[in-house]
Amino acid sequence: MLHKLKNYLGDASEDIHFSEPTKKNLVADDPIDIERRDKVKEAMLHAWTSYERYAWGQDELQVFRHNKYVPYFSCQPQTKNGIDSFGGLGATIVDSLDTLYIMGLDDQFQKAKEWVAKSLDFNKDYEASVFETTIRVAGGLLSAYDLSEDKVFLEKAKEIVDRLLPAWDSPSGIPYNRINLAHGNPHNPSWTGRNSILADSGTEQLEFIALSQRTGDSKYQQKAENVITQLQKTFPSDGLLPIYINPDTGGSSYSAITFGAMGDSFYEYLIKAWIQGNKTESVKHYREMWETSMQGLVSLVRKTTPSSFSYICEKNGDSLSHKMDELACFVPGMLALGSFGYDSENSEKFLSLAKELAWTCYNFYQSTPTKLAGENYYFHDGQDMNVGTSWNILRPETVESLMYLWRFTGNKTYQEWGWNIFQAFEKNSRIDSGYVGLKDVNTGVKDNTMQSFFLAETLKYLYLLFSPPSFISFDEWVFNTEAHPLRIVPRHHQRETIR
Ligand code: DMJ
Repeated sequence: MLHKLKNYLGDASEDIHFSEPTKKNLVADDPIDIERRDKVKEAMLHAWTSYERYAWGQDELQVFRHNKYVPYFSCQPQTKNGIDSFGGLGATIVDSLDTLYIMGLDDQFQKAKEWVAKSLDFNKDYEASVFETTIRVAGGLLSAYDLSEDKVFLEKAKEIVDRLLPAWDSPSGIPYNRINLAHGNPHNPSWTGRNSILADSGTEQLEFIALSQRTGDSKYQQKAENVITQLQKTFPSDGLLPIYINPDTGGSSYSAITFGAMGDSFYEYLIKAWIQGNKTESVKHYREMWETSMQGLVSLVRKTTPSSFSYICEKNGDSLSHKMDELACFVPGMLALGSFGYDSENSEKFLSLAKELAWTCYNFYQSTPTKLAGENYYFHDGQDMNVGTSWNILRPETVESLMYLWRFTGNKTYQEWGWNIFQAFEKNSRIDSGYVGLKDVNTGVKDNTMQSFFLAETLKYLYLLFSPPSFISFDEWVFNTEAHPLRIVPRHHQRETIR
C-alpha cells in the first residue's frame, strides 16, 4: 500500500489498481502543486522533528518562556518540553501516524510504529475525554491500520476503545463524556450541569463502526449507533439540537444551538456515517437526519453589511446570536461533501452556500494583520466581521473546507487561498523548535503549544489540497473529524453480523 501511494504521487500514469471511478478522476500533477506539497511536507518534518527532539512520548510539544510576562522572541531563553494534555498517550505520535504515512515520511512512520508497539500504554489513572480519545487516538490508530495493514494498530485501537466503552452505560445509552482510563468510573463534569455534550456524544460513530467492521465484533457499532437512534426519537423538525443532552433521559437540556464548539461534529458524522455505510438503505436515516439539520442550518444563515459575507448564527431559545466560531468553518466542506446526494437544484443550492461560507472563513484569516483567523467572530451591522476571542491555535477547519471545495469544484482558487493561509502559519507560527499558536492574531504574540491536530489535520489537509483528488480518494476513504482517513468497506465485504 505504501509503495502504491508513493508511486502514485511520483508517477500518476502507473497502474496502481485503484477502482475505476478513481482512475477516471486522475488529473495531471501540476508542478506548482508539487512544489507546494513539498513545502507542506517540509513543515510536517519540522513539526515532527521538534516534537521528537523535545517532547517524545508526551502528548504535545510546549515551549515555556521563563518570564511569562515577556512576549515570545526566538532569542529568549526557553524550555522546550512536553505536556500530557490527553493523559500521556503520546497523542502527537498517534495523531501523526497517517500524516507521516501519506507524506511518505517512512523512517518517521516506522519509529512512530515502534513506539506504539512497545511504549503506548493506556493504563493511566487519568480522567480522559471520551471524544478526544476516540477521534485522536482510536481514529489515528484505525487509520494507520487501514493504510499500513499492520495489525498492531488494530489491536491498540481495540484496547483503547474497550477502555472507553463503559462510558455508554448510561440509562439512555448516551455516553458520559469522561472516563478514567485505568479505573473506569464514567461521568460528566459539573460545568455541563452533568449533561453530556452533543458533539462529544455524537462523534464516535465512524470510529466504532470501523472497529466493528475490522474486528467482526458488533458491540462497538451497536453502542455508537444507539446514540443516533436515541437522538432520533426527539429530533426536532429543524434538525438543530442543543449542545446539552441529559444522559438519563436522552432528551435535550436547555442550551445553545451551534455549528461551532460542542455542536459541530455531530452534524459532520451524520453525513459521513451515511457515506461510510455505502449510502445504503440501512444508513438512510443518517442522511435524512443530516438533510433535516441542513434545513435548520439554512435558517441560521445571515449576511453581513456592507460586504454580504454569509455567516452561521448561533441560537439560544428563540434568539439568534450573531457570532460564529472558526470551528464552524468545517461546514463548507461538509456541505460540499453532502451536496451530491441531492437532486440537481438542491445540490447547486448547497454547493453555492458552501462556497459563500468558505469565502467568509477565508476572510476570517485575511481580515487580520497576521492573516491568521481568530477563534470566533461577531457580526455587527455595517462592520462586516470583528474578531471576538483573538487567539489562533493552529486549527484546521478552513483549510479542510478548502480541500473539499477544490476537490469537488476543480477551482484552483481554493488552492491559492490555502497557500496564503499556509504562508501565514509559516510567517507567524513557525519557530526554531516547531510551531506554536498565537495569543492574539492582531498583534502576532505567540502562545506556547503545538497542538497535535496541527500535524494530524492542518498539515494533512494542506498536503491533500496540493495533491491529485484521486489520492486518498473520497470514493474509497472517509475522514474522521480529526482528519484520519478510514477506508470505506465495500458493501459486499461487510460482514452480515455487523449490520
Ligand atoms: C480537532 O480535534 C477536531 O477537528 C475537532 O472536531 C474540533 N477541534 C479540533 C480542531 O480544531
